[in-house]
Amino acid sequence: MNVLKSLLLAATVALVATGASAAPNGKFGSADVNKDKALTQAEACAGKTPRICKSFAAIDANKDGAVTRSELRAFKNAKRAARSLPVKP
Ligand SMILES: [Ca+2]
Ligand SMILES: [Ca+2]
Repeated sequence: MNVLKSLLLAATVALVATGASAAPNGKFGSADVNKDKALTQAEACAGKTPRICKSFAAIDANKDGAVTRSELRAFKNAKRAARSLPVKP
């Protein structure tokens, strides 16, 4: 669990560092080249969604190689939840 926690923390730090908050649907939509409502790693890393690219494996909760909007939302919510929890050593 510590690995997951530090992964989440690292992702959070990375996201905060880029200064981006919620990825607007427009970005998700324009990165979704084939319009299947999911981003493959190639789509996510094509330049429009660098945050998703960076945290792709963590966001892709069901490990099917694609990030959906709901996975992205769940990832963001998990981050928010993680931030309100006390940090354990
Ligand atoms: Ca796609
Ligand atoms: Ca997925």
